[in-house]
Amino acid sequence: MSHALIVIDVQNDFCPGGALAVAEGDAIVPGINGLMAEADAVVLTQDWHPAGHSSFASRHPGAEPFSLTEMPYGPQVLWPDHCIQGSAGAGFHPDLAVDAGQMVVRKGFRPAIDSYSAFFENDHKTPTGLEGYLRSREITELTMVGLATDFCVQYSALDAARLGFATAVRLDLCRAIDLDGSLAAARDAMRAAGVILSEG
Ligand code: VGL
Ligand code: ZN
Repeated sequence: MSHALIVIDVQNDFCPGGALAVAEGDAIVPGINGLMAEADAVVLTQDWHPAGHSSFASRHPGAEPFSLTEMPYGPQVLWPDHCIQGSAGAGFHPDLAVDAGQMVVRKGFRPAIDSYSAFFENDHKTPTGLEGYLRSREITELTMVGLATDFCVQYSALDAARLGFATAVRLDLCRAIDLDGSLAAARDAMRAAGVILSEG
């Protein structure tokens, strides 16, 4: 039984000063680094959008950032431009121990579809390849940490549980965007899906 630490989107744009800053997003970095040595595998995910990505409000005339739109694959929050491929904002937080990462999964690179989850894009069908990587390494247990609790962490944890991985989320090593109660809803949904939530 092997265990992977999945570090979700600990990138400059999600930290204070970034384009889609999550409050205290940088505060979790030391704790995440401290967990890496305990894991059999360390996977980092990186939100990685082309300029003009369809999830950016700037691509939707008249739409405000953080408003909701309908995409062919379902409802989609429109975001400020963020994590543009190759930009400083898309880089990992400078204090994150990226050298301990064994695999980096990039997501959100298709212009017409967003990808919150580390496993599937927002159509819930298009795979990122992470499932195959974990299965071929015989990893059955996952601990998730990172940004943001109510979007990419939640979507990743729900997919992981649905795929049959024993999944835990360290809420103390995550931070949330929290749009209209989305943090409380995310906690409830993860718990209902059998994800183990802990504070340390
Ligand atoms: C995320 C919004 C847009 C996240 C990524 O990492 O939670 N949220 N892109
Ligand atoms: Zn994004």
